[in-house]
Amino acid sequence: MKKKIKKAIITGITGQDGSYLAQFLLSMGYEVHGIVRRASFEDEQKLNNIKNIKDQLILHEGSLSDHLVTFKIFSKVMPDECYHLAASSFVNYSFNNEFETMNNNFHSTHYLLSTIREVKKDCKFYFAGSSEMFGDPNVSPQTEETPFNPKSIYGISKVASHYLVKNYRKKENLFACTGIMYNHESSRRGSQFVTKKIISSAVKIKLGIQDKLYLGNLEAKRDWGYAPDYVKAMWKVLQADKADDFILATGKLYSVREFLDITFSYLDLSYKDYVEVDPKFFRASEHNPLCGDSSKIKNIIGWKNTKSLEDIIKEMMDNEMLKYKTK
Ligand code: G4F
Repeated sequence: MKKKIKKAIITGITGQDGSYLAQFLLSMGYEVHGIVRRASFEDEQKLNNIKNIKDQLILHEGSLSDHLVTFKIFSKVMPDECYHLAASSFVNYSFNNEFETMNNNFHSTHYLLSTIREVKKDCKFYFAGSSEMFGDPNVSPQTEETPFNPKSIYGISKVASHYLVKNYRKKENLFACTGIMYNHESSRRGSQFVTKKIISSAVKIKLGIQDKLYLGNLEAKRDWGYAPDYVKAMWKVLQADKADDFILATGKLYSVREFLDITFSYLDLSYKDYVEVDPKFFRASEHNPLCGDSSKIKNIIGWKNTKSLEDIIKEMMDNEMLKYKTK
């Protein structure tokens, strides 16, 4: 008998995680669908992360702020799995754009869950949660049992969405899960995030194209993992026997200063000669560093990180250098 091809829908397919996930699911033999906003559809630059696999994907144009859009796409595709990765994801932006962040992040999750309930109840659902849900926790590292204490609208939007996921799992019996993801990086990271900003500036400084790099709080610490590892975890979470929520983290903290040191040393430079602090990049609120304990996913699902921060930086750096070599 012919094996049924699994169908997956990814929101945020053009982003770092969405594009790696699409690649991974294609390699697993899935039929991969993506929901893409009109603005991105018409802009080649925004489709850059998926340019090499675009011919193998089925892209649907539409906004996640329109319930009818999700309803129509799901009715047509009848997916087996849905990965909801689209979000307003820049934490700093959320301080000045409260309503847009909340509306985008919360309503899209609600529309998708209610669509699944109405159209395809056995479609499994992965929600991209965030360490920002813990905000300012009183324990370190955090586990799935640590109380949420979000300190940004972004974090609040993720906590609220997570409770929707839990509610649909319990009350509606959906296979719906949240992955509480700590920072995860790669060469596809958006340029506004600190790791990519540092890497691309360091390379420009090395090549003599840029003189200085202006940053905010150099003492801020993050638990930085490798994006392709986190994408595999998303898939594994939906293949588990039981729907549940899991922390995805490395359990190791590094400061922005340490990140700078590793990056510039790799180029035989000292960051101290080039980096200046600009108060405009400081956060409205910054709290205890967030560090995750991913024992639960390791024990139940058998997932683990594959790369150290040094290796992630090296890969990001090599990719950035390549851009200039091929010009
Ligand atoms: O790279 P960031 O902007 O990432 P942030 O805020 O931790 O958020 C990322 O990770 C979250 C957890 O996984 C996600 F939920 C979220 O969607 C996103 O993916 O900032 C990292 C740290 C912060 O402490 C910030 O204060 O870097 C510090 N920083 C210092 N100077 C800077 C800068 N951040 C940015 N973006 N730009 C700076 O110049």
